[in-house]
This record gives sequence, structure tokens and C-alpha cells, in this order.
Amino acid sequence: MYTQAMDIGPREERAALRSAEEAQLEAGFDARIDAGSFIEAKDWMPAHYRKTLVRQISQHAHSEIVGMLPEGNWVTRAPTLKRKAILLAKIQDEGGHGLYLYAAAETLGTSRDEMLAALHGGKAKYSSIFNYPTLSWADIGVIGWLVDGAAIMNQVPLTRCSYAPYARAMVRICREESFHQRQGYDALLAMMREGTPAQHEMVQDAVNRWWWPSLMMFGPPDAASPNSAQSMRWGIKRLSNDELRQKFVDACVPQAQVLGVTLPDPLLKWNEARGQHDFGPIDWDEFWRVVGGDGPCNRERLAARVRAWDEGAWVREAALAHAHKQALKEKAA
Ligand code: FAQ
Repeated sequence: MYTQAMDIGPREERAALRSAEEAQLEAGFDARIDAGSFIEAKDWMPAHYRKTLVRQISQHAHSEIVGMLPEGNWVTRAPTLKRKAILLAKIQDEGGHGLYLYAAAETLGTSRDEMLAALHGGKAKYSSIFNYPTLSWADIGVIGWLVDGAAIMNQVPLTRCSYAPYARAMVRICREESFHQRQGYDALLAMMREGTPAQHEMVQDAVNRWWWPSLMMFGPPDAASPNSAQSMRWGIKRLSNDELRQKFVDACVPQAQVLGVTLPDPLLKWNEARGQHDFGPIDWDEFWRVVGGDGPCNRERLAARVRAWDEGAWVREAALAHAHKQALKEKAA
């Protein structure tokens, strides 16, 4: 009977005003994304954009620190002093990547404690790849070549991610990852060129075990990736899971030829018409099992992280006590 406006109470009116204001802010945000601008921590952003970034960046940070574990297993068994020093430096780098990434995620208003509690409680995801065991020294070379290689392929586009603190962290991380990839490839080349037949076999066995899990690192196929469309619309992801996986396969084929190893896929072949390689089907059941917590090493990895956190409690307490004392001294001065 009466006009709509007369039916609206003060609360509804405020909500309507807020949503009109938000719609305007969102339109401005979308226009900045469309223009290719970067978003800084203090800029307005939609709640879902913030949530998506915290999800992806924290998962990425967790992957870096859980990723230290399979390699850490080989520090005491590296074949030479040089290889041991390189491996130690690489593992330290991964810890550093975790720190840059936790810091980038914190700029979005989620504390590091909250993120770590989610990891330790088994709620947060981290890359499926780190739930596979490292059975021989060749696995360390293959992690560098294939796992770091896949990580770089996925992460170079993230240096242009629309969220500037993440993009900046990724610039430094990618530089270090390319050293990691080279050192792995170099270790494998040494084994393939100067090694014994048993060492050649060890490399081939490692490639056989890590090839398919490396392809899974890029995430589910585009058609089954619930987050991709929105993340690409927002310029968080610049290339899709399948596009990156394809680029990775195409890059690895000639590298495998130089090494003298066979990639374990009978369907892998050059497709002249596409100008890319065709490759065989990925076992997505295995992928989801591992992501869901039931991979070969999920329990071991989580237990190791929780143990490291508990055993490091005294360091955190000492650092806090020191900071408190310093603050009191400064106040008194
Ligand atoms: N593992 O809708 P999408 C490294 C989850 S760092 C576990 O496609 P999105 C360095 C995904 O989270 C390696 N979970 O998701 C190193 C989502 O679950 P949610 C890590 C996976 O985010 C080397 C669900 O499946 N790199 O290696 C995986 O759009 C050597 C649906 O998937 C990064 O994190 C997986 N592989 O795309 C360290 C890079 N894939 O959250 C030590 C940044 C997907 O909805 C030694 N992240 N899921 O419950 C990204 O680029 C993206 O997050 C993707 C996934 C591409 C990983």
C-alpha cells in the first residue's frame, strides 16, 4: 500500500546504506583489479578476497615448512660435504619462505598462531607432495628437479598476484627456488653421468615414484577446481591448474632426455597439432586420499611439526621474556 521506503526501519535503512556503500567499494575494487593494479594490506577488499588469500598463502606457508621434513631426513646421509652444505642451505631457505609467507598472510589480519593452530590441529591443508617418503639420496635430487621445478612453474605467475605483499614475497622465493631446482638437477646429472649402474637405477626409481605426485601438485583439473574461477577473476591465480601442469610436462620432457631418464608415462608423447605433449591420466583418487590425510606420510609429517612446535616452546617464551624486559628498560629510560 505504502511506498517501500516507509516499510524500512532504522536498522534496515543502515544495512541498506552499508550494502550500497559496499557495492560502491566493491565496484572500485573490481575496477582496480581489471586495470591490473596491486592491492595493498590497508586497501579495502571484499571479505571473500581476504579469506581466499589467507587460505592460499597459509597453505603455501605450511607447505614450505612441512616441505623441510622429507629433505631433513637426508642431511646426515648426504654423500659429500658439499652436497650436505647445499642441502642444509636449501632447507633453511624453505624455512625462510615459510616466514615470508606467514608474514604476508598476517597482513590480512590472521595471526601466525591461528594459522599454526590450524596446521597442528589437522584442519589446514599443505601440499600433497610432502606426504611421500624420501627413500634414497636420488629422491633429494628429484625433489629439487621435479618438486622445486613444479613449485617454480606455479609460483612465477604469483609474483604478479594482485595482492602486493604476497607478490613481493614470491619474487624473492622464486629466485631461491630456481637455485633449488638447479642443485637437484645437478645432483642427478652427477649420478647419471659419473655414477654406477646401481646409481642410474636409483635415479630412475626416484623419478618413477615422484613423477605423478609432482603433477598432482598443481591441484585438481580445472573442471574440478572450486576456487580457480574466482581466484583468476581476482588476479590471485594468473594461470589455471591445467595450464601450469601442461607447461611443466613440456619443460620436463627435454630435461629428462638430457638426464637420460624415462618419465613413467607410456602415453606421454608430442602432439604436433597442439604443440604440446599429451600425457596419461592422473590418479585423482590417490590425490584426494593424500589431501584428505591418508597419504603414506601424513601422520608422520604432522606429528613431526607438532613435536617441533612443542619442543620450541622455551625459545618462544625466552624471546617474549626478552622483549618484555627490553620494553620495560626503554620505558624506564
Ligand atoms: N595439495 O580449487 P583448487 C613448494 C586443495 S611449495 C594439497 O584448485 P586453489 C616449495 C586446495 O587447497 C608447494 N591440497 O585450489 C618447496 C583446495 O582446498 P580448499 C605449495 C591441494 O587454491 C619445494 C582444493 O584442493 N605451493 O613446493 C593441492 O585455487 C621443495 C581445491 O583445489 C603453493 O601452495 C595440493 N597439491 O589451487 C618446499 C603455491 N592442490 O582450500 C620444500 C600457492 C589443491 O578449498 C621442498 N598455491 N589442493 O579446502 C596455489 O597456487 C594454489 O593454492 C594451488 C591450488 C594451485 C595449490
